[in-house]
Amino acid sequence: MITLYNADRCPYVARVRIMLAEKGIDFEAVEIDLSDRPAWYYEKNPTGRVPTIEEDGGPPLPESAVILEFLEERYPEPALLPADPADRAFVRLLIFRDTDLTSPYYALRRGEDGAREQFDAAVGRFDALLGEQPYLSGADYGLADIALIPWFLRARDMLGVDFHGFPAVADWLARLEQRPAIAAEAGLVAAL
Ligand SMILES: N[C@@H](CCC(=O)N[C@@H](CS)C(=O)NCC(=O)O)C(=O)O
Repeated sequence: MITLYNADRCPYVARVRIMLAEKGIDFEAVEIDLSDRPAWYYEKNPTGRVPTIEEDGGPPLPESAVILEFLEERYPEPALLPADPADRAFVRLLIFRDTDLTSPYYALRRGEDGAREQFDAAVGRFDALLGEQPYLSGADYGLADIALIPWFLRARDMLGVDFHGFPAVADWLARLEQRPAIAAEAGLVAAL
């Protein structure tokens, strides 16, 4: 059994929620109040951040990108990384460089000067990529889509961003929301 230390509003935890749903993995969620974190949580994750997971009460594993890779290896079906090493490397690169999206997103959320232009430029780069391939992970849906969609959903539903000026991104979002795991996350964001 997997235990997930969770906060609904956190996009990094959203990655893990989506991954668990896609793999059909049962888990127990333990809610962490980020505005009043219990002292014991720092023993699970010294940074105090969510997500952290535990498998069968084993050692805690923090860091959403590492958790995604762990779950992919522990539960290989359905495969969510491409078969070819070069394609896998490209997926990992997109996740490694997630700040290309998240930094402009947080700047926009903080209302910084020029943030909208920076955010649009970042989304434009994803739009160009999605004009060339159907998913961020390549030919098939997978880890890069899961890792990055939480910020697209929050930008749309919490910051009021309209992606219609980015047709490939809008189409990708619509296709992803057909998936129950993503639809569930979109529902959760709508309720925040
Ligand atoms: N690099 C971490 C980032 C996780 C993160 O920043 N989580 C936020 C919530 S969305 C958090 O716990 N913030 C509390 C804090 O920074 O003290 C990951 O990918 O898991």
